[in-house]
Amino acid sequence: MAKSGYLSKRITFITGNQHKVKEAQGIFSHFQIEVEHVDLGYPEIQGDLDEVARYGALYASKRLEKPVIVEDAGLFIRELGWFPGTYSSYVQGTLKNKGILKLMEDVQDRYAEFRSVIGFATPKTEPEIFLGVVEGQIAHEERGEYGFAYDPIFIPNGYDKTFGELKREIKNRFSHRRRSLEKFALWFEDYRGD
Ligand code: ITT
Repeated sequence: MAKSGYLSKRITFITGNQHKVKEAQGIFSHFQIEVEHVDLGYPEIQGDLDEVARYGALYASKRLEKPVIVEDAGLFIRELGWFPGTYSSYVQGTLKNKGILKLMEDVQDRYAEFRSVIGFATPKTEPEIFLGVVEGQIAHEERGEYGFAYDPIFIPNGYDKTFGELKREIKNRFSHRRRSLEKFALWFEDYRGD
C-alpha cells in the first residue's frame, strides 16, 4: 500500500490515549508515515465529532507551530438516540460498559457504530477532516481482554466476536480508526504543504 521510493513522512498525533497511539502506529506502518506522539491536551468543545476535531487540531497546531492530527471518536447506539456519541469518554468513566448493557437490557435493536474523525491542521491552513465508521451490534455481556473502553461490548458486523476478543492486528484491519487514519494517510502521502 505504501508507495515505494517515497521518503517517510512524520506526523504529530496529539492524544492522551496510549491505545490510540498504538493503533495509529500499527496502521501507519502500512504507509511510510512515522508517528510522533504528543500528549498536549486540548479543549474539547461541545459539538459533533467534526467540530471537536477541527477545533482541537487548529488549537494544537498553533500551540506547537507545526502540522498535527487529533482524533475524536465515539460509540453511537441507534436505539439510545445515538448515545453516548460525543459523550463516550465521559460515559466510559461513569456508567462504564455495565451501565450501557443495563440500558440495553430489553432492547432488540442492538445496532451501533464506532465513528472516528481525524482532524489535520497546520498553523496556516484550514483543518481537513477524515471520517471512518465501523458498524456492528452491542453484545449482551462484556467479552474479551484486548482493546480498550467499549471494545468488549462491540461486535463488528461479519464477526461473532467482540473487538475485545480480537487482537489489535485484526481490529486494525477494519476499525473506525483504521478507516479514518487510512483516508488521512492516503491524502497525506501526496500532501506537499508545510
Ligand atoms: P484523546 O486524548 O485523543 O481525546 P480520549 O480517550 O479522550 O483521547 P476521545 O475524546 O476521542 O478519546 O473519546 C472517545 C472515547 O470513545 C474513548 O475514551 C473511549 O471511551 C471510546 N472509544 C473510542 N474509540 C474506541 C475504540 O476503538 N474502542 C473502544 N472505545 C473507544
